[in-house]
Amino acid sequence: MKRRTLLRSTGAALASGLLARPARAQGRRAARRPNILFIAIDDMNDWVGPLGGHPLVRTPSLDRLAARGTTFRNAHVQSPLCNPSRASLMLSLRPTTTGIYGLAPWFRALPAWRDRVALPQYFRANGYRTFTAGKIYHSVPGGPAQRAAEFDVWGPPGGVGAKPAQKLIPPTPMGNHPLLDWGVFPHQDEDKQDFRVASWAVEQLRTMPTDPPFFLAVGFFLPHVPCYATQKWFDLYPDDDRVLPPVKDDDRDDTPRFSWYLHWRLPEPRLRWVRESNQWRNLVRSYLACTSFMDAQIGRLLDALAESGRADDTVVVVWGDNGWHLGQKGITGKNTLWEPSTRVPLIFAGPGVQAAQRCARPAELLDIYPTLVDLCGLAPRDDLEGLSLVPQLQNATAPRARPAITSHNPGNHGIRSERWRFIRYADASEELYDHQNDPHEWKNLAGDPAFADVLEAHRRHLPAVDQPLAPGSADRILTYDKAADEAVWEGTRIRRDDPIPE
Ligand SMILES: [Ca+2]
Ligand SMILES: [Ca+2]
Repeated sequence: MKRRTLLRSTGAALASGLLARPARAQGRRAARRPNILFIAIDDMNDWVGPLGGHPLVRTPSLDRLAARGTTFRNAHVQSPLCNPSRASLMLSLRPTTTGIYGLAPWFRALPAWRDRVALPQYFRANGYRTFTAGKIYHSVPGGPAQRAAEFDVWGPPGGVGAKPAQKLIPPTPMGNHPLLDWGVFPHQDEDKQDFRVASWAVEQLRTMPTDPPFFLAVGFFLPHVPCYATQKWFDLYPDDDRVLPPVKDDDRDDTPRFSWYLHWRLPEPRLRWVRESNQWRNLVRSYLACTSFMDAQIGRLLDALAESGRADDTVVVVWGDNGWHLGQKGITGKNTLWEPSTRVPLIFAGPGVQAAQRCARPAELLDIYPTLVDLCGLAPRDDLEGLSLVPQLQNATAPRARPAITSHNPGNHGIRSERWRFIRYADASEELYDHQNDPHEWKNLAGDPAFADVLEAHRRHLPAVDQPLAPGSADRILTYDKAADEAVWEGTRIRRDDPIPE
C-alpha cells in the first residue's frame, strides 16, 4: 500500500514538472550549494501579512521576506498539533504512515523510524554543518548523544522566557493549565526566550565560516501560549472589537458531533468562556502582539543574513507547525481539521525562488524536505512522501497534482484543494466548504446532493494508508470504536449522548 502511495507521488511529481530543475540551482551545484535558514513558528495561524488572515496584523519582516520570495497561500499542516506536525515535516512522512498523532511518542522511539534520515541529517550527510536553536522538534529525549545525532551545534532551547509570578487571567476550565495565559506583562524584550534564540542565531550568522554550507534551524515559540507582551506591542492593535475574528454563533449547528471529539476535553477554553470572562479581546490582542514580537525576531535574522553578505546564497524557508482558533467554530486552540488549525505560513526566498510570488496551489509542510533537497541540488530521495515545490517556486501557476491533506488521529482527514475543504471523520460523517463563496467555512455543504461530484472527487484523495496509533501514543489521542459507534478520548469512552464539555 505504501509503495503504491510513493509511486503515485512520483507520477504526480513528473506531471507537475519536477524534472525541470531551476537553472540557477543546477549551475550552483557545480560550484557551491546554498545555505539554508530554516525558521519554524509555533502555533502560528494565517494571521500574518502575506496570508491576509487578519486585516490589522503587523508583520513587516514576513512582508519583507514575502516580497523577495514565494508565499504559498494555501499551505497546510499534516497534523494540527506540534509533535505529529513536526515529525511529519522533518521526515516527509504522513501521520497516516507513522501513526504519530499525539504529543508522544518521539519518532525515534519507534523501531521503524529510529534510524530514518531526517531533513537536517540528510543535509549533514551532504556536507552541511547543521545548527539548531529554539523549538524545532517537539522535544528530543535521549540526552547529548541523541542531540548530537540530530544536529551538529545546539543553541538555546525554546520557551517563553520572562513570565509573571502568577497567571494574569482567571482560572481556565479543564484544569487551569499553566500555559493557558496571556496579557500585558511588563518585562524586557531581551528577557523573552525568542529574543535569546534569535540573538544566538544572529551571532552564528555573523561568525560562521563560509565553508561548509550551513543548515541553520531556528524555532520560535511565540505566538504559542502563554502570550505575554509588553504594552508597546499591544499598542500596535486597537483596544476595541475590530480585532476580533468574524464568528457565527450557530456555526456548529451543521458540523457533525464527531467534530467535537477531536478536541473533546482540552485546556484551551471555548469561545463561551473567553466571552463570559471578558477575555476574548485580550486573548486576540495578546496573540497579535506576540505575533508582531516574533516577527521582529525574524527581522533580526533577516538583517543579520543581509549583513553577512550571504542572502543571495541562502535559501530561507519560514513555516508554522499548526494554526490556532481564536473563537472561530466556538473554540480556541488547535486540534481541528478546519482552516484556522491547518492553514499556516509557508514562504521560501533565495536562490532558485521567484520573488514576489503568491501561489494558490495547495502545498503541504512535508513538501519542505524534498523542496530543499531539490533547490540545493542534493540527490533526490525516493522514500519521501512530499512533492518538490520547485515548479511553483519558479512559476506560481505551475500545476499541482494533489490537494493538501491534514490528518488528526486515525480515520479523521481534511482534504484542501484550491477551492474546497472536505472533511471526513472516523464515523464517516463529512463536511464540505466552498472557499470561493464561504471563506470562513460557515456553511457545510456535505448533505447537499448538488455537491455529490465534488464530494466524490475529494474522497478519492483520502489516504490509502491509515496506520493505527503508534505504540506509546499519548496526549490528545482519539480512537473510534466502530462496533459501539463510540469514541475514546485519552482513554475515556465518549457516549453518543454525553454533553459536550465546556
Ligand atoms: Ca505547535
Ligand atoms: Ca456552520
